[in-house]
Amino acid sequence: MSKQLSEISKFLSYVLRHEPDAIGITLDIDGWADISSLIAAAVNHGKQLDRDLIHSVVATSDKKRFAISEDGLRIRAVQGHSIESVDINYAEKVPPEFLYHGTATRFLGSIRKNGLLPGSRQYVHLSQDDQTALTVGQRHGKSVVLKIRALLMQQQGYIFFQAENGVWLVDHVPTSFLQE
Ligand code: HQG
Repeated sequence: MSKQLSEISKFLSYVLRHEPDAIGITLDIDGWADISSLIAAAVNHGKQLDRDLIHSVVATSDKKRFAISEDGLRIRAVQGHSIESVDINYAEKVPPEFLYHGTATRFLGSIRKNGLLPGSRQYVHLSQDDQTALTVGQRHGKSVVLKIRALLMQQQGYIFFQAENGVWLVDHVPTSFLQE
């Protein structure tokens, strides 16, 4: 992905997950934004954006972060939201025996005490494989991967969801299900 597309991807992540208000757009309860309004608002805030750029970002996003509606009129982030007004109806799914969470070593003390918490996001994000998790952790510092007994959690009543791009979501992971 080129530098320009990567910057647009970050911009889209910001407005579609966290701060649509920053450019004066609204997201519906399913997280969708009208693409024409998004482009107009972005341009209004000095951000170069058009349909081709949006489609290029969506097509080349390594993690498939965004989806475009079937009618082609709307776009949303498929996971990672902090904004409370969005409540995506994720597919509830039985997880594999283990899922992985990449974090930074500096958070381990707190995680060992409190389990995994969603922080500012709506859910704790878990990866299907440890390599992806390692990369997620690197965003925060020296990366460490925690192995989660996901199936056991689910069998004990915890609800797991999977976003369109494969990322797993859960409200909280208590310490008893963590394995390093
Ligand atoms: C940590 C990216 C202290 C947690 C990724 C993480 C993901 C705790 C940080 C998605 C804690 C939150 C989300 C506790 C958890 N005490 N720290 N009890 N519990 N933490 O960015 O999971 O590239 O909000 O380990 O790929 O890193 O943006 O969450 O380090 O799918 O598309 O608190 O974002 O996707 O950080 O990442 P984040 P995350 P994108």
